Amino acid sequence: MSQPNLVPIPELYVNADSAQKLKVDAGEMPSWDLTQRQMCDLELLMNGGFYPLKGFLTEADYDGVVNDMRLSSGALWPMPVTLDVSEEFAASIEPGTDIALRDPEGVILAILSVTDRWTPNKKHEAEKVFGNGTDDLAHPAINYLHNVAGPVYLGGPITGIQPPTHYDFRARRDTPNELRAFFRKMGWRRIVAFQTRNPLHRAHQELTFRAAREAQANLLIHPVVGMTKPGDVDHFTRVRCYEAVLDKYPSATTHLSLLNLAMRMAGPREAVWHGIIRRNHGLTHMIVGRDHAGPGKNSQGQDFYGPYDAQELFRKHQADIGVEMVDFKQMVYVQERAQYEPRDEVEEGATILDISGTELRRRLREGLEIPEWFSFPEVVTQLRRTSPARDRQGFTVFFTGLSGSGKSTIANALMVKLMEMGGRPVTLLDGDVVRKHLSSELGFSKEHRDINIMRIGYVASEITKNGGIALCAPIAPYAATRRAVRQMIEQYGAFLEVHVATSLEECERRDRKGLYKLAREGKIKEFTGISDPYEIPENPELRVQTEGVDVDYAAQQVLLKLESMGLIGLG
Ligand code: PPS
Repeated sequence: MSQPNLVPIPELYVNADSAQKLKVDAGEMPSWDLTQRQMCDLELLMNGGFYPLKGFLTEADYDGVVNDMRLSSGALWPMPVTLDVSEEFAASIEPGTDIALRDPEGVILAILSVTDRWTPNKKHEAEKVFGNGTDDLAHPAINYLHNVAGPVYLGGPITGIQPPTHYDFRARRDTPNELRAFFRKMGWRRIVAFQTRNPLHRAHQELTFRAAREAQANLLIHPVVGMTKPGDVDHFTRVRCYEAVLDKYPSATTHLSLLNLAMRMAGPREAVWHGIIRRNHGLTHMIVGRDHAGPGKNSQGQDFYGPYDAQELFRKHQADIGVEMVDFKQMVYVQERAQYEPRDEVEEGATILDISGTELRRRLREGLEIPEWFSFPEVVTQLRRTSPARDRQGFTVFFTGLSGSGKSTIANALMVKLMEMGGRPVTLLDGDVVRKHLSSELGFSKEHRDINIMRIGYVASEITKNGGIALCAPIAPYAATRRAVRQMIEQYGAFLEVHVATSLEECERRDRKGLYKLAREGKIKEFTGISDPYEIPENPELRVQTEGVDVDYAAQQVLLKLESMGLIGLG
């Protein structure tokens, strides 16, 4: 096992001439636009990363994989790799049909010759493959299975036409055969893989270095850049961090290569899967830790898998995997000796220093010190670039309330105050202004209001992502739509919902635009509060009253709230 088989692994691509011809034929076939996960899966299917799979799983293979981690050939395979599609699409595809698989730009990457079409029992899949007997949506893969993946699976062999194009870090991406060729060329015979989805700090550098030394092997840092756990540090930042750590290893012993895998966070099964994928890439050893590819806590606050489950399952199937497991030794910093040591070798009474992931995120968010014993200054610089302190991150303030409640007035006052403070660009997306420039074709039906609010949410999420402040001031009468906007924005920064709670009576009394009168006379239809609903926010971050209060005071309340959330400094 410790001698890699470095002859080329079978790929599913046809040669260039056939590809050209097939592409023309495929133009006539029904086509499926691949999701991000399917793109990742297809790439590894085609380049041999998922060998011995020859396509998306058939129903018999799927059943074997879900129940026993075996393909119908008997080969070990722990993870369903399936083409999930919508019901409508599935209904139009009879087994025996060839379909063109396209990337998001419409480029045809492969042809799938559909042999099987079936509706999976997702609950069963969730329990067997991911949830350790449970169907708990707190598991990202179970959530994906139920809420993102299509309801019907198509299976069959793949004919590869071309790989997906990547514009980022091209020189660092290697197919299994490219890596095998590299190892051959370098004369590397024993190579240990380090799988990761996190930035590397000193403890990881120490442990990988030791693992490689103990296995008398070269080291391949093989991070996943396809899809990892929602909320992880983005791969652009991570790759810059890995590059910074590379020269901390003795030269010419260590290599960095990026793996475009869509992780499922399936713990033990995922560890076995990672091992097979590494074998296909020509590796002989892999570091497997406690809680390898763990999904975090379940909805009861407990771990999905036992701490050693991944190592146990890996060990059990090691011969079939074809890669030797190297134990992941937890490394800790011992203050007295100012060095890292394996935790289980440190004597009692020694002072151990550690910074947890949560603590690290807090320090980054709040711009606090990250000590040199913990990480490399170059890594910290990269992380700080993408996680600026809270008072330099983007955020959105979303005012909601009846027409004439004072949303725009308060938002305008707030905008001026924020601009006076400076530091971040401020954009006001006022209801009326948006309707003039972004949504001029829309009316006030529920459907149109929802489209309008989702557009505002999208623009605000882009502003937030890029470090700006978005102030939104639409009526936004529906709670579900406001929630959807919140979700869209919270991936990138804070979202502050402010309910401008002026009563209908007061808005009507003010009737600043004369619209309430027209609405009462029936001359304006579907008018919020009169002939159309307004769902009062149940848990806004802030509720402001405007009756008998001046605008400046209301804006001040928002500022104080922003300060208490660490989003601005009031100096
Ligand atoms: S929504 O529900 O969030 O899409 O509405 P919004 O984009 O904020 O637009 C509200 C402004 O449009 C004017 N207007 C109406 N409002 C409510 N219902 C009906 N039928 C309607 N027709 C026109 C009104 O001036 C609102 O402005 P504000 O600033 O809220 O008073």
